[in-house]
Amino acid sequence: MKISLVGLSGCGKTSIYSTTLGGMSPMETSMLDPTIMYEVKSHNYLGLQVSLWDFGGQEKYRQSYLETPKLLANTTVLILVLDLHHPEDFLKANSYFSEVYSAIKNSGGDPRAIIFYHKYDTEEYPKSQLEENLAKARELPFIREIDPESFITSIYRQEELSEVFRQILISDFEDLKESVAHAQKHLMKLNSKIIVSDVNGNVITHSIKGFSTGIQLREDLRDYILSCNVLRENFLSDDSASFSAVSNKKKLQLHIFSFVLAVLIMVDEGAAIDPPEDIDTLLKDMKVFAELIIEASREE
Ligand SMILES: Nc1nc2c(ncn2[C@@H]2O[C@H](COP(=O)(O)OP(=O)(O)O)[C@@H](O)[C@H]2O)c(=O)[nH]1
Ligand SMILES: [Mg+2]
Repeated sequence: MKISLVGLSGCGKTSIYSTTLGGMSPMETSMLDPTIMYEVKSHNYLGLQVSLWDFGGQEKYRQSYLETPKLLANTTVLILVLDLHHPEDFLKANSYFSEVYSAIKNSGGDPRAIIFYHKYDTEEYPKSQLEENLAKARELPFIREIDPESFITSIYRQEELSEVFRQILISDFEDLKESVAHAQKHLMKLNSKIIVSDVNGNVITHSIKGFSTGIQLREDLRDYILSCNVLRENFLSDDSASFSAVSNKKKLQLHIFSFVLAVLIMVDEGAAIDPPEDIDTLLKDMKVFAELIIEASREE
């Protein structure tokens, strides 16, 4: 899967990548340098190889990659990023989106186009103006013409932004999408705090309010999963294994399924315990989910 991020200089492309998949905090993005030409980041999500192409938006680079069709070709998902804080640049962005889209089409590609109405936040920006800009953006000629899927995004609304990314990442896999939706519904009914991620610590779904700051799991839990996964392979010698960490205050259980999926179950002291059969059902579902992931990645 190749995701191309496209938009004018400063619209937030690198920040979007860095906060969702790169583990950076929104504040840290103010230090980002302008991207030179383009940058490719590879990411393993659910065993699927995802390459994310961040195309530098400065005028001087744009012409060169528009003239090198192979750089943009094979884009599966084209994310067009529009900066809602700069309405004076809307028309310029509109032409640029149109140029990139045509370049891909002309080289035989047929990407799924998605627009991010980005910086939808009031960090140093008035709310009233923001709504006005959003309405104006929706009327841009190129957007009217191709009518792409759209999301309203902000790096300061991480949970939503990560959710948008998760949806995009699994969108090619119908079966997986259903399983995730099913798991999500199930999780919400349980009292335990549950996180489902891949073995690299990319969160797929969870039941903890306000927990995730991105797609990447917090570092200590990620390290724990990675270490347990090594033990599973080298010491326990099986595709699936369970681990538990217990103190007087908390209980943490980790289940790894089919060397790809990790399910973390956390119970705090004094919290209501879920009926074991409900946890069993969840784990059975997750086992099937892991098998689906393996199948999907074979088809890739
Ligand atoms: N208010 C706000 N600022 C953002 C957002 N995303 C990025 N920025 C800021 O916009 C500036 C340019 O971001 P950058 O990712 O380098 O843009 P790029 O040139 O498209 O890669 C940085 O100062 C970011 O902190 C957002 O959602 N809201
Ligand atoms: Mg950049």
